Amino acid sequence: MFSENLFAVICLVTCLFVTEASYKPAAELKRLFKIERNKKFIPDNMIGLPDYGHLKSIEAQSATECNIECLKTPKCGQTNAEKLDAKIWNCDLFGWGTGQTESSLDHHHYTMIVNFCEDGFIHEYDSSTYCFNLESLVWEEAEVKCLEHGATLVAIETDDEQTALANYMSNNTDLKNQGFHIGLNDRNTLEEYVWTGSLALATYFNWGGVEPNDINGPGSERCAFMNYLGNYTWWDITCSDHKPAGYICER
Ligand SMILES: [Ca+2]
Ligand SMILES: [Ca+2]
Repeated sequence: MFSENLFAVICLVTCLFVTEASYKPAAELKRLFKIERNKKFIPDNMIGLPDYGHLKSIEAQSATECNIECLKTPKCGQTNAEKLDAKIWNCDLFGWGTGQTESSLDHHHYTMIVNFCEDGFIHEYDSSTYCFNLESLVWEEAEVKCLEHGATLVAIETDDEQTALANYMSNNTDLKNQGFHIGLNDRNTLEEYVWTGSLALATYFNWGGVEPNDINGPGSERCAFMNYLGNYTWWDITCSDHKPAGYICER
């Protein structure tokens, strides 16, 4: 993760580069896109959310033209521009995935800048930033909201991470008596729990009491939330359940 200073230095060098070719970048573009130079975006973790992976490939005359195309394309939040020759760039448009990046000498990966956690409670732990949103959505709507901010629903992978989140919630009067959607689900294969955005099976769990219990029969509850009633343990619920007061994004 870049520090702001490092990003400023990189931007000094690379934002100039964006101005090459015949396209004058609109002031808008500099405000909206940050560049991660020499990074290639690979949307390999968009399980069940096809609109948030690769959208289309076009030819462009510059990386800037590629970003303009992204602005015109619904759901586009990221681009990957590769210079093929003096005039032609290959331009790939992506949604708001949190896919992996890969080093490469001739790729320019851009991400639209969005304000993270404008209406929520922000908390940092280890190398992650969490946003607690008090908006009552169903699980999938919450996941889309996180993706739109370059995040996913939270993946709680260790006891330390669970404790850090529970401590933060219990000390916040607005959060301590609420339940929140988390990224754990077995939507693809029954009883094979994964964190959204990951193919790997989850290995750490903090289920409460009899949970997960699929209370209305096998497969009836395939999404998880963190419930203050069980001391911030996890409960399975139907994915269309509005019961949790909000959701937690992590990036
Ligand atoms: Ca995590
Ligand atoms: Ca349950």
